Amino acid sequence: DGQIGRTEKDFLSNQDKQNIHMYKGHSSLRPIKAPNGVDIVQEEDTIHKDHHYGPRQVMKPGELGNFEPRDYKIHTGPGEGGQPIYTSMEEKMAADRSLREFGFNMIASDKIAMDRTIPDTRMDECKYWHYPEKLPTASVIIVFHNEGWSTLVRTVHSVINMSPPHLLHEVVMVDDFSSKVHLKQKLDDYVKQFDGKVKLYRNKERLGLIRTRTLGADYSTGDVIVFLDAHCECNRNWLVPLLARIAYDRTILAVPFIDGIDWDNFRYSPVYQPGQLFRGIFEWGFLYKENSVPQKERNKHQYTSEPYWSPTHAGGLFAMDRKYFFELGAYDPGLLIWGGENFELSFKIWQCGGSVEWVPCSRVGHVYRNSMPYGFGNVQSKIPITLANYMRVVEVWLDDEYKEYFYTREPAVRGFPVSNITKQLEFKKTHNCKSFKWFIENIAYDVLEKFPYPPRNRAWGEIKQKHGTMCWDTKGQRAGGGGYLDVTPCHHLGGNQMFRLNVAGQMAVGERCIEKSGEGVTIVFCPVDPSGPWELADNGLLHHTKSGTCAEATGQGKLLMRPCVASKESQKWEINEIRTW
Ligand code: UD2
Ligand code: MN
Repeated sequence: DGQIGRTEKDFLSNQDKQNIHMYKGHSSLRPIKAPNGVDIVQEEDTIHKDHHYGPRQVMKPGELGNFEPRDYKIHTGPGEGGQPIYTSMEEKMAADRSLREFGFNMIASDKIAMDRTIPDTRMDECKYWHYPEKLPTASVIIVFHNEGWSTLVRTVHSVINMSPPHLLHEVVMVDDFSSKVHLKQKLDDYVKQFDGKVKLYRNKERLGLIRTRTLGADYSTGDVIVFLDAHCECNRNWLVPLLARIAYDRTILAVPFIDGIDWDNFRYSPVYQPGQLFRGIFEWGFLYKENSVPQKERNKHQYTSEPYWSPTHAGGLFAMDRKYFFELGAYDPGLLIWGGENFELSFKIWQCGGSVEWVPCSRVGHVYRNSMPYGFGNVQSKIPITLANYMRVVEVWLDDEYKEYFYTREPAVRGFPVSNITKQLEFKKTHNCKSFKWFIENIAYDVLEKFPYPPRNRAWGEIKQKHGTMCWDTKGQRAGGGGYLDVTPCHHLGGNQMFRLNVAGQMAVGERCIEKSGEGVTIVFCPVDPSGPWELADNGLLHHTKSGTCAEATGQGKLLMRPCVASKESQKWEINEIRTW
C-alpha cells in the first residue's frame, strides 16, 4: 500500500505523482491537486488543559497558520469558484426527473468537476490560527442510500483533496442497501483507485442512516470519526480545526459550519457570512432551529473565530472521538431510519459530561435537498417515524416537566407506547447524567428565549362544523404566504386538519400560528408570546376576540371571519381529538 509508512515529506514531494496515480484511468475526473501543502511550522504544543475556555490554539496575525493550504489554485470551468450552473430548456425535463429521483438537479451536478474550487467562506482570522502538531487521525464516514453519482463522488474527492493526508486515516463509505445501478459495480471499481484509503461496505438490509452511521463507526479504525452526508464539499482546512478540539478534550463533539450548495444550480454560498455566529437549538416539537449566539457565550471568547458551545447541531456533519462515541453507547439503536439522532447524541453528551462545539474555521458545503427522494423502507409505525424517534429521546432525556411541553406541542402521540428504553435509562443512571433542567438552564438557555414553555392545550384536533362535515384545512400552506385557510371535507387523519387551541388563546398548527387576516384566516409565524385572541365558546362560536369576529364556513368552502351571530349554524364548531394509532 503506497500510503502507509510514507512520511509527510514524501507525500508532499510526491504529491502530483500520487494524485495522478490515484485517478489514472478515469479521464472524466480531473487529476486532483491537493490544496493542503501541509508544510508544518514547528510549534510548541499550545494546548492548555487547565481551563476549559482558555486558548488552545494560537492566532498569529500576519503569519499564515501551520495547516493553512498554500497552493489553492482557482480553476476555470462550469461551477468553479462555487458559481451556479445554467440548465437549458432542453435539459429541463431530465433535470426535473433527477430532482424527483435524488432531491437535486443531477444534470447540473454532472457538469461540475469532481474537484471544483469553492469560495473561502471563513473569517479572515481563520488563516492565522496555529494548531497543535500532534493531532488524532480521522476516519471520515459517508453513509448513503440511493444517492446520485457525481454528488457522492465529489464528496469523496473533496475529503481527499482538502484533508492533510497524514491526518486522513481513511474514508469509510457505507451503502445503506441502495438499489441504483450506478452504486454497484461502478462504485466498487471507483473505490479501487484509492489503494485502500477509501473503503466501501454494504448493508444487507436497509438500516437507515442512524444505524448505518454506528456501523460505519464500528468499521472505522481512526482515532476520530467524522460524519458527512453523501453530498458535501469540504472547504479550506476544514478538518484540522475539528481535530484540534478533540485533541484538547476528547469529550467535545466538534461541528463545522455548514455552507449551502443549491439543489438546483449548485451554487456554493455561505448560510452565515464570515463573522456571523449561530448555534443549534430546537422548539418544543423538536424541530431543529438555529439562533444567534447569546452574548453570555460570546463573552467567553477573545476571537470571533473561536469554537463555542452549542446546545445541539443539525446532525449530518460532525467529528468526535471514536472511543468516546462507543463509551456513550453510540446512537440509541432504537432510533429508526432518519431524525432525532442529533438531539439524542447532543443531550446525552451534554447531560453526561461532554460538550458540543461549533467551529467557525471549519466549513463544509452541503446540498440541502429540494425534497426527500426516498421512503423509509418497510419500517412499520403507526405514528410518523421521526415523531417516534423524538418520543424515545424525550422519554429518555427529558424530565417530566419538559416532557409535558413536547406532548403539548404534539398531543396526538401522547401515550403512544415507545419501544424499550430500559438500557438508555440505565445508562443515564450509571453515568450520573445531569437533568434536562440543568441542560436548559445552563447550556440551552436561549431555547426558552425563543420558545417559551407552551401553555396547556384547551383543545386540539380537527376543527369540525358542529352540524356539518367540513373541517378547517391549511391545504399545506406555509407561514407568511398570506393564503387563506378553507374548509374541506373532514378526513380525520390530522395533518393539515390538525390544530391546537391553548388556554392562553393561541391557535396553532404544527410550529405555526393561525391569525385573522383581512376577512379570512392565515398561517403566521408565532409571536414569542404564546398567547392569542382565540376563544371557543360553549355554544360553539369560535371568537377572534381582538376583532370581535367569529369564524364562519361559507357554502363555497371558504372560511371567513364575520360578525358573530349565535344563531348561525355556519359559525358553530367543535374541536375533536385525532389519533392515528
Ligand atoms: C439532516 C442531516 C442528516 C441527518 C438528518 C436527520 C445535515 C446537513 N443533514 O437531514 O445528516 O442528521 O437530518 O436524521 O445536518 N441515508 C442513509 N439511509 C437512509 C436515509 C439516508 O444512509 O435510510 C443517508 C443519505 O444518503 C445521506 C445521509 O444519510 O448521505 C443523510 O440523509 P439526508 O441527506 O437525506 O438527510 P438531510 O440532509 O435531509
Ligand atoms: Mn443531507
